[in-house]
Amino acid sequence: MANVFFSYAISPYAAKVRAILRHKQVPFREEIVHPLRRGEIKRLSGQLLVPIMDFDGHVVSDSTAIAQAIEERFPEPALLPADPAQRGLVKLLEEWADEGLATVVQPLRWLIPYNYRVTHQRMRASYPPGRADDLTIAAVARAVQLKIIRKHGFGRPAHLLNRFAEVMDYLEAVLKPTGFLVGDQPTIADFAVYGFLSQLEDLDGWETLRARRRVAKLIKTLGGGGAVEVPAQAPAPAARPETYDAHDQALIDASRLRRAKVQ
Ligand SMILES: N[C@@H](CCC(=O)N[C@@H](CS)C(=O)NCC(=O)O)C(=O)O
Repeated sequence: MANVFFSYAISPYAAKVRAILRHKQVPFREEIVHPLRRGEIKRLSGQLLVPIMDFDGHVVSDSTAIAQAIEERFPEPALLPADPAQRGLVKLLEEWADEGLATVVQPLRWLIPYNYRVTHQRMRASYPPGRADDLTIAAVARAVQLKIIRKHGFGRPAHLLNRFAEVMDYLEAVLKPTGFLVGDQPTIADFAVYGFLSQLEDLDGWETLRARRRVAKLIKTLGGGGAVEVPAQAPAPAARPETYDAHDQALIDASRLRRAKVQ
């Protein structure tokens, strides 16, 4: 079988591509790349970023180009609408998710101490055990954190959570009653949003997401009905940004309580 998907376990862009491959039932093999051993990525694609996809010798890098290439090779079910205006909107929203949503979600994952610890653990768990990798993956996680600080500045947790809650409100308002961003079927834009938001599972901010009913449903639907429970009666989103602190602190507490029960 010849479709090989090179990923990181915790990459939002890889999560976007992985979900598209599964949704279209494309046969593929996944290789989790070690961040310090990217020789094959460089050799295959001429650059160092993940994800890349090798379609039987034809290599594509960048999740947007990969999504387009999957669409061309595996057209059903279609993830781009036929209508040019709708298709344009999907492309714009995909771009917003990949670049704009990233500026909100990446600091949330890497700068809130609890989220950092869990994200680091998830990265570590995607490689075999061993003392050497305990150290290298810890160093890589710190390097990612520094990169995020250099790129986005250092945000306080409350500020990051407030900003996230605000963006989740916009997204909730934009999602159609069908549950998707454009039209009545999932599109590449929905998968790009999924790629980022799915990385927040059980982190601080997750309850904020789950409180937005359509957002929660989107993540559940595109993740194949995974772990997300959609509350029957989602709490109403906070009306004014000033109320986000108390609102989100309550949600964080609820989420911690839930985790404590699970452990
Ligand atoms: N625009 C690219 C972004 C890919 C990207 O930034 N990948 C990150 C992982 S999430 C990466 O490989 N980072 C390694 C590095 O920066 O050296 C896409 O959509 O695939």
